[in-house]
Amino acid sequence: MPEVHTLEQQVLAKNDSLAALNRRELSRRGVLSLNILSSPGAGKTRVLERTIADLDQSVVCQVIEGDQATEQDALRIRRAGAQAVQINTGNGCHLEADMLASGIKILQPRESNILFIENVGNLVCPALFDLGETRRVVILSVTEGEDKPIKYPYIFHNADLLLINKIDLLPHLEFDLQRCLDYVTTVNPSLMTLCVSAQTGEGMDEWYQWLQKERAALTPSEPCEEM
Ligand SMILES: Nc1nc2c(ncn2[C@@H]2O[C@H](COP(=O)(O)OP(=O)(O)OP(=O)(O)O)[C@@H](O)[C@H]2O)c(=O)[nH]1
Ligand SMILES: [Mg+2]
Repeated sequence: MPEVHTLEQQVLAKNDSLAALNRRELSRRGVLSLNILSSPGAGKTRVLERTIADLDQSVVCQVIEGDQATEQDALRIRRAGAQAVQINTGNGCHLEADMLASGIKILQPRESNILFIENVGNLVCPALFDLGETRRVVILSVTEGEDKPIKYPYIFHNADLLLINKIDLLPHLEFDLQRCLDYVTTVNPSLMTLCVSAQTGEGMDEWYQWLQKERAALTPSEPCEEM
């Protein structure tokens, strides 16, 4: 058992050092990179599709798509009008920092771009692996139940923004929004939370304002060069 523990620590340590290189590279380029985390089907790709369409070329968005299999989400993103790279993790349940490095090599993001990283749908493992992103965004949809923040606290504890998605469905569900917000506060009292519907567009303007604010806060430290 101690040997297994040591191996896990080595894997995480190696990942962390690669993540630090990614973070330095993305910062050098002045790129806002967002690790998008949620359970399967919470609406990660739908949020990105709508964001790309609504920003309408005012910001260059690029997407790294993580799924165990298929290129479906990358195809959706390209149809929405952005460059996308699909990474298939096979039996892996999360993206790791070396996968982000491969995506950066292909996409070559430049100053003021937003690089979205859609992680594999999972509320557990992706929380353990730093990719080197600027910010972590968790999406929780109202169809999942309001107790997820206290049942999977780690991912909420380490997030910078929470989007509560699919609020158009609230009239049809027993989801207790206030109780969910209370649970979020219990786990991470400073977590900024926005209620949105990627389907109807409700609440999405606040998300775009958050993106612009985070983007404005970045400045590249050196001229952009290919990695
Ligand atoms: N009613 C409603 N449906 C939504 C909303 N957002 C996403 N959906 C639907 O939810 C389903 C799953 O959305 P996706 O965007 O594929 O979810 P995902 O998180 O990317 O899923 P994985 O990549 O498989 O983890 C799709 O049928 C979407 O159209 C929303 O705000 N309201
Ligand atoms: Mg998806």
